[in-house]
Amino acid sequence: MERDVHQSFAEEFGTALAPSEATRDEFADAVLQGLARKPRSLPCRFFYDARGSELFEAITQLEEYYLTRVETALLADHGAAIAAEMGDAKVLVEFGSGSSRKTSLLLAALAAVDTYIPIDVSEESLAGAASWLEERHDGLAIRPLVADFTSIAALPLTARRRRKLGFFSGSTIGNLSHDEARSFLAHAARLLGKHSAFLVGVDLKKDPSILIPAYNDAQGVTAAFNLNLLHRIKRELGADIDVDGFAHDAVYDELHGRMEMYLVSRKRQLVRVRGRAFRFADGERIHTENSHKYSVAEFQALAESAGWRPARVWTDEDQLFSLHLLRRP
Ligand code: SAH
Ligand code: AVI
Repeated sequence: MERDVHQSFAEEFGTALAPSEATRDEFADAVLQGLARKPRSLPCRFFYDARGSELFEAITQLEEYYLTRVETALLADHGAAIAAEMGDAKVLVEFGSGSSRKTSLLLAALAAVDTYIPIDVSEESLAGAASWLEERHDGLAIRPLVADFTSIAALPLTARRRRKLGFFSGSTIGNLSHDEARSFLAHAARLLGKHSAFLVGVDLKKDPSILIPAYNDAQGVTAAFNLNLLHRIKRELGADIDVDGFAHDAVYDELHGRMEMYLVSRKRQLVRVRGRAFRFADGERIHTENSHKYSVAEFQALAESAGWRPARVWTDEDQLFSLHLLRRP
């Protein structure tokens, strides 16, 4: 399956690009820059190596992590209404597709879709998702792309001149800053083309007493997900890090309307990566993720500013999560 993913790249773009090697250098540069910065920070897209993707899937099963459960229920309950809006889309393009489990619900509702293009930085997730979907959606052409969804230049030829529906689930848009989210939405509008639509799952603003346990669960799965970034730096870059010398923390920042995750040094220590040494004070933090939360009106305004017209929105009765259907005029 891994070869198929690479082949898909090579066939479409005429290059034998090896994403793993390119990613390794990009990862090293980002880590060295991020640890040198004050305050220190690391980009959250690097959470998703094979182990990180597994841990994210475990998070989606947690009682505290309502996001996946509620979005799945919205897709199951409103599949027919979504299909009625988008009945004749032929190509489904998913950004940050992960395991594609929720996508299966959408595909079941969208009878006209014959091609699925999942885009993700995690090769392992793409390979697993493709074989899982193949068994369930007979005749569906699956064209996985290992790529950064914020910078992918073009879709495969098979998507050209065919009506497309974009899907961005899980509130992954919340992991971008507002400016990055606006740029991404405008970029997606260009990729998806005229007369396309975009279904975006967005976590809603709510009381921090619900948000904080969702990002700091009792079993410590989110802590393991966050700390895996340090394990990845050790594994892939041969770094010298005492991972047990760091702890997970998650806080709600009211001003920015976002959950923030940190790795906190539990002592004074040195971290060594590729010949560089980084001195940590006791309690010093590395900022590893933001998860922005939006009201329905805030997200609609953001989408409009990026050239999309908000067409429909579905929310659960507890107002935990929203599913937005945007149209490209
Ligand atoms: N949409 C799925 C997965 C969400 S986890 C769900 O709702 O369950 C976020 C996914 O986005 C991961 O699979 C991760 O590998 C991917 N991802 C994160 N940043 C990315 C980027 N910049 N480009 C491509 N994929 C990215
Ligand atoms: C993928 N993303 C939307 C998740 C989130 O909720 O920000 C990642 C995650 N971080 C901690 N738990 C889950």
